[in-house]
Amino acid sequence: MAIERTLSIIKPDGLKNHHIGEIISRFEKAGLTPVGIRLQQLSQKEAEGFYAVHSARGFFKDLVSFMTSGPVVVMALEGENAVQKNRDLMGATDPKKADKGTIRADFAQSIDANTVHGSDSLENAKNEIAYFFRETELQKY
Ligand code: RTP
Ligand code: MG
Repeated sequence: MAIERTLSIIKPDGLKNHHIGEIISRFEKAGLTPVGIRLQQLSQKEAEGFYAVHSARGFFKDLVSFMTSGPVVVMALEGENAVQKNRDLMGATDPKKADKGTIRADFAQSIDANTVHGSDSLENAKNEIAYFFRETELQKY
């Protein structure tokens, strides 16, 4: 299977509830290696730009407000089938519907505070990684 990169964000609730380590540990155990990583407070503009695809949706304001409510961890993850593997580890958007053992089922409180973001396609992954990282901030090991 192809080696891919995908963007992961640990959302503000994941930091406030002290789940950074457990979440990254799940990624590493599944063969998803962080090749870029940074703790960052998103500005309103950065959050709006990142979620621009959802700008017409009713939940957009709440989404931007939640994503700027505290710092996040942005990561580029590398591994086999990384985009789909990350989505599988995350679980469904609504934690009430997420499969047992997924990050959202285990750590998320609500559809807003749902702990992680993950790119939903290889093309979006490339754009989302470029949104947060310069090429020189991504390492190989
Ligand atoms: P994400 O982009 O954060 O990884 O989540 P996702 O692909 O599972 O879900 P998406 O449809 O892209 O929605 C982005 C985020 O918006 C919030 N949302 N709220 N109230 C609602 O109906 C609703 N729908 C989506 C969620 O926080 C979701 O993660
Ligand atoms: Mg999405």
